[in-house]
Amino acid sequence: MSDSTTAGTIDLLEMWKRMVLIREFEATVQRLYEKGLVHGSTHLCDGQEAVAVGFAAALQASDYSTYTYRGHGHALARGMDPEAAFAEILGRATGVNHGKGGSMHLTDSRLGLMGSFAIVGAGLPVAVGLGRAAQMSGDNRVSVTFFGDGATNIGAFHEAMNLAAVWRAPVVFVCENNLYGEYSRIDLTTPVDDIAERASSYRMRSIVIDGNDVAEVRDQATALIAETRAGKGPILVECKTYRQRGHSRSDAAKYRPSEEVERWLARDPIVITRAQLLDQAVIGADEIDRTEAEVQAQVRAAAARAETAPWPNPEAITGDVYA
Ligand SMILES: Cc1ncc(C[n+]2csc(CCOP(=O)(O)OP(=O)(O)O)c2C)c(N)n1
Ligand SMILES: [Mg+2]
Repeated sequence: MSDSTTAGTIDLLEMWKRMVLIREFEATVQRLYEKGLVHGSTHLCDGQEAVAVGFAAALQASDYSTYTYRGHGHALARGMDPEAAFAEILGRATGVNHGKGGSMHLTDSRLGLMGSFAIVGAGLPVAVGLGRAAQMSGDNRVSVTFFGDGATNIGAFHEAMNLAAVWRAPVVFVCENNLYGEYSRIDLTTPVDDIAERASSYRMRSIVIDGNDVAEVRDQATALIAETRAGKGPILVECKTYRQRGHSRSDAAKYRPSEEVERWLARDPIVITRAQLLDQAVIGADEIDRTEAEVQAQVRAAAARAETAPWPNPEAITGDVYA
């Protein structure tokens, strides 16, 4: 674990607050889903918040990111307004994409949030295109793409890695290895111990990091993004982490051994960060509890406002369509 108070402009306390915000957001989405207010399914990121928040702390505002259906945390970590995100998930006109995208498509190009993709692997070639565009225009942006361990068995992963390597494009490939692709454990589908090994086929740099320690994620991401921005070429970063809930809302995740679940719950990124904050005397126990309750109340208030937001006008259906 790294010393959390040194690198980066976003300090440990701020990162902890963002993770608490994301966790409460997901708990609220679960409640809204149970009330029948979320159409389709939804994929929560509980347990994986440190990857989103640590990388967001290392990115510049103009950098690009693409992510997946498990992408609420990535959008919130880079500053998406929780109320507009809830409204989107509820299909309301005030949603960040006017209610047309839903849970799997939280996008805001003004924040560099270039799309969450429901097709496994689909965000990677787009991220390479964004990185290539940045490279050709010389605007110094970096493109970061987040995807799961399962996505690394998809052709688009290999095509994207190959082209990024050939072009030396400023792309950071971030695999959130949570040990499962839907209901299958990684060893049933993937013949390598570390996903990072796959970079060698493309002579690409790679690294394995602890995806549940937000300070480590931020510090490693800050250094690796700086190198990529400086022209060192793409890199594959494997973040070891764990999905605390089932794949989607219909999955009770009974296929996981209970010792495994317990081991990873003990390594909950929010719990780890809270201990670091208390250890380093950044904040006292009472204040941390008060702050947590405040952030949670703000999230719940945002959801309540979104629940009363208007539905889109039926005429709006042909708007925002590229034709
Ligand atoms: C091309 C494609 N194949 C299959 C699916 C169905 N599917 C949705 S999520 C998923 C598992 C992906 O696992 P992983 O990449 O590890 O991401 P995680 O869900 O663990 O975050 C699958 C197979 C899909 N959406 N797209
Ligand atoms: Mg996975």
